[in-house]
Amino acid sequence: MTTTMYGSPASLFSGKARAYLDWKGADYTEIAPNLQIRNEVIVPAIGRMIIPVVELSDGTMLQDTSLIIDHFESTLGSPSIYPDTPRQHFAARLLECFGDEWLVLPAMHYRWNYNEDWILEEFGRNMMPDAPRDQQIAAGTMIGKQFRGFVPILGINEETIPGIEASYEALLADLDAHFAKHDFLLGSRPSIGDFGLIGPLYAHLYRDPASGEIMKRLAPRVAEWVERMVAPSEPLSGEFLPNDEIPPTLIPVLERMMREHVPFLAQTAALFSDWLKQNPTGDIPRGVRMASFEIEGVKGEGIARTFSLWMLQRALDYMSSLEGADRDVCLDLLQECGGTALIDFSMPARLAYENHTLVVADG
Ligand SMILES: N[C@@H](CCC(=O)N[C@@H](CS)C(=O)NCC(=O)O)C(=O)O
Repeated sequence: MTTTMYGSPASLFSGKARAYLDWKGADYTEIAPNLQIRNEVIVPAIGRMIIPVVELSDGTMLQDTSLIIDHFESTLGSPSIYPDTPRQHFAARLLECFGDEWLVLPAMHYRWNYNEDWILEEFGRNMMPDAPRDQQIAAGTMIGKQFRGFVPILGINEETIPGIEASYEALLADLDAHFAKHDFLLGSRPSIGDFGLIGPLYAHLYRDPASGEIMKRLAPRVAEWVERMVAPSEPLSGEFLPNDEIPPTLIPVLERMMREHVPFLAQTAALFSDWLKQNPTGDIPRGVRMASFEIEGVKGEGIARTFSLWMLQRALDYMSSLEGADRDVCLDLLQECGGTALIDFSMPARLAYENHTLVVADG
C-alpha cells in the first residue's frame, strides 16, 4: 500500500499539504473523500471529519498539515523547507501561522460572499462525481452549510467586510511587489512560510473563479507564485537567500501580521487563560468566547481559536530554542516589524497536539 492523502481541491489545508508533498517529491495518491471514506476511514481515525488526512503505508494516520509536513521533512530529508538560519527560519514559521490562522478571514469571505453558488456545486461534484447535477448541488449545499456557518463566527459581516477587503488588497499589493524580485518568500526555494500562505491563497483566493479574477487583476505576480507553488516545475530545487536575509519587501507582510493577527492572538490567549482557570481539567474547546480584532481601522469580533495558539507556540518555541546572536537577530526582526508583543507573549499553558486533539502538555 502506498501513501494516501485524503484531500480535496476546494480545501484550504489540502492545498497546503499537496503543494508541499509535490515540491518534496513525495510518492502519494490523493483521494477525495466520499461519504464512505468520511464515515469509515476519517471519522474513526481522527474523531471528526477533517481534511487533509495522510495515511502512511503502515496505516499510520496523520492529521494537521504541520505534522504531515514535519513527518515528511524528517523521513525524506533535505533539501528542507525550514531555513537553517535563525531569522529566516523564525520568519517562515511566523508566516505559516499567519497564513493558516489569519488569512482564513479573507479566504472565507471571498469564497462565501463572491463564489457561493459555484462552491456549493463544486463540493457536490467532488463528493458525488457521477451523480446528476441537481443531486450534486443538493449534496454540496448540505456540506456547504457547515462551512458557510463559520463565516459570521470568524467575524466576517457587513461591518468588517470593508476592513477585510482593504487588508487583503493591501496584502496582495505587498506580495505582488515582493514577487517582482523573488520567486518565493525567502529566495528561490519555498519555505514553510510559503506553504502557510498557499493554503488560503490557492483554493479560496485563486481557484474559486471570482476570487481568482480579483487576484489576477490586482496582483498578477501573486497568481504566478500560486501557479509555481501548486505545480512545481523543479521539485526540491532552489536556495534561500544568503546571509539570513529577510527581503525588505517581506517586512510589510510581517508588519501586517503583527498589527492585525498578534493582538487577536493575545486576546485569544487571555480568553483561553480565563477558560483554563474555570476548567482546569476539561477538554479544550476549539473556540473560547469572542475576541476583538481591528483590521484596516475596522473593529470586529471573531471566535478565539485555541488551535491558533498552538501554531504560534511552534514559532515561539523555535525562537526560545535559540541563544546569543541567533536569538538576537530574531528579536531585532520583531522590533523591526512591530512584533515586540511576541517577545514576552503570555501563553496560558503549554499546549500539545496529541491524538488529533489539543491538550495541555504534561509538566
Ligand atoms: N490546522 C489543520 C486544519 C485542517 C482543516 O481545518 N481542514 C478543513 C478543510 S480545509 C476542515 O476539514 N474543516 C472541518 C472542520 O474544521 O470542522 C491543518 O493544518 O490540517
